[in-house]
Amino acid sequence: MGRYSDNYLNHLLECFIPDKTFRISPIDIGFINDTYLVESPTGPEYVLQRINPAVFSNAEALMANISLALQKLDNRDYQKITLVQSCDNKPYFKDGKGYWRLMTYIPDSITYSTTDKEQIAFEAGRIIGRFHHLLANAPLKEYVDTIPDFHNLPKRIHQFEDAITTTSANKLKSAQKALGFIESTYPLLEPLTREVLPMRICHNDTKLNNILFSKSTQTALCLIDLDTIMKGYFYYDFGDAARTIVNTAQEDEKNLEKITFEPHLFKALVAGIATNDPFLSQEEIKTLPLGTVFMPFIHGVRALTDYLNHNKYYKVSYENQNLDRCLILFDFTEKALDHLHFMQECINNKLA
Ligand code: GN1
Ligand code: MG
Repeated sequence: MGRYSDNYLNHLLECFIPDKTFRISPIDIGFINDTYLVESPTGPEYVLQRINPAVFSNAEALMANISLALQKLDNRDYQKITLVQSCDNKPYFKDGKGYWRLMTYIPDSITYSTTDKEQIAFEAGRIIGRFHHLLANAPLKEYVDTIPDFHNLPKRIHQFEDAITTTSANKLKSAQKALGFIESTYPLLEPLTREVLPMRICHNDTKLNNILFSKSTQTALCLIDLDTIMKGYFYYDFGDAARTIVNTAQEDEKNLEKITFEPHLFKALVAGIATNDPFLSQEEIKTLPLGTVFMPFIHGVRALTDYLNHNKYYKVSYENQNLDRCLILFDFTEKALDHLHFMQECINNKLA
C-alpha cells in the first residue's frame, strides 16, 4: 500500500468524495510526490497525490498556480483536468501528513515513458505547443515561483560546487567522469542563460510520461503533473520533451549504447509544435537546439549534486541511482551536442 494505510487514505478521500469506498493503489512513478490511483467498481476515477513538502515548501501557492492555469487549459483539442474541491472548499486538503489533492482521472488514457513512434513524438509536440498557446497571455505576475531558480543553470552549478566541497572523498572519486563533463560542457551552455527571451508560463517537467494520450486514437490529450507550472522559457519545455522523446531508451537505461538521438523523432516533435498557430519569437526558436542540450545537462547536474549530498532531494531506490541518472543524462547531452547542426536545420525548415 505504499507509505499510507488503506484505511488512512480512504478516510482522507471522505473529505473529497463523501460516502463512497474506493480501491486505492500506489502509482510508483515520479521522483517527488506520492501518487495513488483511486478506483471504483466501474474503473479508475481519480488520482490522489500527496505533495512532497521537502520539495514544495509553498503547497498553497503551487495549488494556486495550478488552479490559475487549469482555467485556461480547457479547449476543444486540450482535455480539461479538474481538481476536486475538498470539505474545506479548497482544491486540496491539509492534514498532519501534508497537502493532498484529488484530480479527475481521464478515461481511456495512457502515458508512455519512451517511444519509437513518430506519431507519438508529433502528438507530444502538438500538445506542448497547445499548452503554451493556451497560456500565452497568462498573467505572469499572478504566478508564484514555487521553486525559485528551478532551471537556473548558474545557480545549479553553484549548488553543485558547494556539494563538491562538503561531500566524501569516495563520492568525489566515483563522480570524476561526470565532474570532467560539467567542466567542459558548462561553458558551451552558459551563454544561453544570458539570452534575453520572453518569459512564459511553462510546465517545466514536460518529459514524455507527463503527457496523457488517448489509448484508442493515440492523440495527445493534455499535460499532467502540473506542480512545476511557473514562469520560464520555452526552451525548458522543448528541451525536456526532446530528451525523453528523441532518446528511445528508458530514463534509467544504464547501457549507454542504448541511449539514442533519433533524428526522425526530433523532426516529428518539431512538426507537431508547428501545427499550432505561430507563437514563438525568432529569438526563442533559435534557442531550441541548444535548449535540447541544456535540459538533460541541467538535470544531470541536479542528479549529481543530490548524489554528492547523499540523496536528500530525489527518491532513490539504491545508493548510486542519482549518479547513474547523471551519467545517463550526460550521455544524451553529448549525443544532442553531436546533432546541433541537424537540429538547427530541422528547426529552420519547420518553425522559423
Ligand atoms: C522530478 O517526480 P517527477 O518525475 O515528476 C523533477 C523533475 C525531473 C524529473 C526527472 C520538482 O519530477 O525536474 O525532470 O524528476 N521534479 C522536481 O525525471 O524536481
Ligand atoms: Mg514532476
